[in-house]
Amino acid sequence: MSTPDERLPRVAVLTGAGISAGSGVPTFRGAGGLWRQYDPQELATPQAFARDPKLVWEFYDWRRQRIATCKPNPAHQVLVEMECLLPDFTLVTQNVDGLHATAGSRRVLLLHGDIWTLRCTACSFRETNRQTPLNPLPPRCPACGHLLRPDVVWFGEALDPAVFDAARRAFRRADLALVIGTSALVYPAAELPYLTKQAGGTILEFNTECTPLSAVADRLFLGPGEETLPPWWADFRRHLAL
Ligand code: BV8
Ligand code: ZN
Repeated sequence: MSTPDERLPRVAVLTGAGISAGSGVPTFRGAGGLWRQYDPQELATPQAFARDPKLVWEFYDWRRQRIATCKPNPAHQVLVEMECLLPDFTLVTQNVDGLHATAGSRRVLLLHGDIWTLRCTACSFRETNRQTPLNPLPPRCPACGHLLRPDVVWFGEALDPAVFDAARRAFRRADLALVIGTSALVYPAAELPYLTKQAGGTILEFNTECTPLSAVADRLFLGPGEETLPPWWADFRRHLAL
């Protein structure tokens, strides 16, 4: 008689901006771009911040104000239930919107940081707040007076090695990888599901379009994640007798 843990699959999940699209959070590369005439990739860089910290902060403050009105959707809720019922479950997100935590996910690996946390560019000061709008812009450190920056990973910046190593370990040992709402273009995050495949696991992709990952995914559930994930999870739970 196997113990429950052995019977249940080890699951790793990677989410991207698409899982929050159903909540009204604009995606990074979706239609209509994200903000004014700017390509977010041009603003989410240390160079842009050095050149024009006020403009970059207007971009992040605008996103904070947008996200503040958004609620988690059924796709976020499925991942909360999976965390409760599966003993070996790891949620990894590229999103900085905080919606997984708001939905009730307790352990989330934030690969690209958190838009609600500000950190000082010169000292160890950091603060998480839901203040919108921020005033003044750009915000300055109350401890040393230097500029504060969003605690996110910009293009050209390294991910936190401890966070990324934990994510790699989870995908390497996973029997099942769910990849939800990501264009699978941004590295090193995009490499994670391939680790599951290389180790003999299964990849299920949930997206409204094909991505470079679709060629190696075992199945692509085409459609909005908030519509495709709940029925899949209902079937999977029944199959696992959970
Ligand atoms: C690094 C935080 C090295 C900020 C983000 C060439 C030139 C320069 C750099 C590179 C290069 N080639 C490779 C690189 C490296 C670069 C990279 O990968 N660039 C890509 C674009 C080519 N990566 C980096 O720079 C990383 N760092 O490599 O450092 C290093 C090492 C050591 C020491 C020093 C340096 C850092 C990457 C992190 C960048 N920061 N975000 C912020 O958010 O403001 S990444 C940004 O893109 C967002 O976080 C987002 O999460 C991420 C990925 O995008 P997605 O989440 O996939 O969102 P997207 O809009 O693209 O797609 C949405 C998807 O959802 C679509 O597929 C759509 O079809 C789908 N969808 C829509 N609606 C729904 C849906 N799906 C389901 N349901 C729906 N309803
Ligand atoms: Zn400071």
